Amino acid sequence: MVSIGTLWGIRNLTSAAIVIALMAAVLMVGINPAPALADCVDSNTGPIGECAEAGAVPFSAGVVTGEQLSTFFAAAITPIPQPNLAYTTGTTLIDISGLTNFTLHPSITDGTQTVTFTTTLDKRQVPGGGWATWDSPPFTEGNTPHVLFSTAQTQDLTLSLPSKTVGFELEPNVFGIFSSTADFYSGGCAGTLEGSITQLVDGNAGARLFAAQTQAGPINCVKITVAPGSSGFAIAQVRYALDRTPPKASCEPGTNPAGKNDPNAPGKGGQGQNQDGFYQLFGSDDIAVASIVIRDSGSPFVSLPFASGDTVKVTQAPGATPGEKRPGPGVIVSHLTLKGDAILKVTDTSGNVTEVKCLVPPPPK
Ligand SMILES: [Ca+2]
Repeated sequence: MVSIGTLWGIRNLTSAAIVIALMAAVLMVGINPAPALADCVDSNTGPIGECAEAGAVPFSAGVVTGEQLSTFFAAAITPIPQPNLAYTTGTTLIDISGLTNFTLHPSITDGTQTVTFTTTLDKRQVPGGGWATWDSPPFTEGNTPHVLFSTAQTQDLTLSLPSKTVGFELEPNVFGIFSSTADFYSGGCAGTLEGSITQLVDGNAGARLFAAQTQAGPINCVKITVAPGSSGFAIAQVRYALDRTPPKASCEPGTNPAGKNDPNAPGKGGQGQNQDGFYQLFGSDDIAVASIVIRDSGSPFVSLPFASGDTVKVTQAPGATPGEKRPGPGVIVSHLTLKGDAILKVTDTSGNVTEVKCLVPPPPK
């Protein structure tokens, strides 16, 4: 995590330098000294170019070895650099080992989550099932994975269930170094870009993990882009984790309209938590809160949304028409009139709901 923080810092301070470094590295691939057979490259799916027909020995386009350059644009995601135990035990693998090699698939599923691709992907396996190389732990989960081969340079992965963590391993087809990017979106592929991971990945046994946990909206689209010249790429070990942790919700005795603390009604006690009806509303979540509202246990009324920390006044009046008046007096955001009890309802970005009562007694007769 320290290294990620450092990388973020570097990005913030010298993002232009990193972009230039990336472009230079990509350019190096492009200006690789001409091989003996200029129209031929080696790849995970076999020689590509004229040498394939001639039966000549292909060359490797790789020019960079060793340390891979990674950049993270990550205001709202936490990148996961390697498939460690916390990652593999905290996520669910979509197992593709049952798919026949050299068959095309528009999507994969584990019966819960379905991941749909822009175009059909070709099932292969390392090393003898139509894909030659991968990498080994700690960079990847294993070195003989079942993979899905995309001949396109870009591919959208659309998830049927928005998730807090999404990840996969990726390797370019041609034996060379290619800038590869995964953009993580919430709200669909035309929704909000929550963050990106870019790595220089070697097609010759240099597969890398592209995985992230969101700190904002749940991820339901990942756009993959691999630099031109890679003749496609393969992905493996597609994993996800749903947000199943409900949000926290609480009603605390709030301030009166003048902003003073916790007024007490005459003859307080007994019937409600807070006789005066002044409440401060709190909602939080491990990922993100989608909405905070008050609903009426005695009618269908639901308030407009609140922010965590807002102060409200609740009046319970069984004969009244439920509603709210905004703003309320002083610091009060809303004065709510309800037939029944006030129910604080907090919903997270994955749809998990927590409700708590903010009890007040009916006014004295
Ligand atoms: Ca949650």
